[in-house]
Amino acid sequence: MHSQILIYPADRVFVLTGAGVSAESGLATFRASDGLWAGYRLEDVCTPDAWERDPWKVWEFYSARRRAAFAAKPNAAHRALGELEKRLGERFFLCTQNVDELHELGGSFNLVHMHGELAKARCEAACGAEPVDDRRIYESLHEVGHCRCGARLRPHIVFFGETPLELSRIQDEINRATVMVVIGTSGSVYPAANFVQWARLNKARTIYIGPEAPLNAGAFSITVEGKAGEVLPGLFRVE
Ligand code: BV8
Repeated sequence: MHSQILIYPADRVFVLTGAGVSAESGLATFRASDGLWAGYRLEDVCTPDAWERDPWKVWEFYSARRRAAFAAKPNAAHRALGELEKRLGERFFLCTQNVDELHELGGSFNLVHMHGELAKARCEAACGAEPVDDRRIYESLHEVGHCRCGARLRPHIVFFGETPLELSRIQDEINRATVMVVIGTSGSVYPAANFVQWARLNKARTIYIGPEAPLNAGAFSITVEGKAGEVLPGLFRVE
């Protein structure tokens, strides 16, 4: 059992999560041997070229992700983060790389999905329309809906090579944070893997939580080894 981490009255907490926080809900991570990418090549399902080349392959992949994610339940890690937000109020900010909605179902409100959301779709022609709610599990490209401008809908997902969402808000929150907690991410994708460096520049305490060292392990002042659902409950003590 790790000793508790104290959060003081002057602290502002920024949390970054990755696929590891949804692992105990039964959702595959990307890089574990049985992970998502094991069955697919990144280039075939998560790049603008992949979308141009074979939009059905992309929708097939994200429909399968919807099927799995919509059947999953939040785990103790999601609930612990919801509790921490309740204790800290606006001194808490959650940025997730995950596209499932388990943080919301676990009680988190003040969060951004920097790599998009499974439960939404958006215009492939970027006509300016807002992303729309879309939870359909498509069986063929003919079923895929269209934007009011007539263009086809694409997953509201940030592909490799595309700019992550809400970066200016994320930057502001990192600049204000005195504590950065990174949970369940291998640190293999940028710019998310750089957030801990930005926090260090601001002299924030940096904490990594996960069962194995991430690629950017050297940037963390504290590492708590273990599964998020087992370690997070009771880990933080709000003074
Ligand atoms: C961009 C879509 C420009 C949704 C995703 C060289 C240097 C720097 C950058 C690059 C470079 N070459 C290419 C780039 C850019 C590229 C990149 O980083 N490529 C990588 C491969 C090198 N990045 C981009 O293209 C990004 N855009 O750079 O735009 C820009 C930059 C700055 C400012 C403006 C513009 C866009 C990247 C977004 C790609 N889309 N997801 C979806 O399909 O889900 S990425 C996807 O993989 C995730 O969203 C996540 O971000 C990423 C990593 O996955 P993880 O969450 O870390 O999961 P992983 O399986 O890897 O690890 C799981 C971890 O959980 C493990 O550590 C494991 O130990 C742990 N774990 C397991 N069980 C548990 C657990 N932890 C806790 N509890 C458990 N029970």
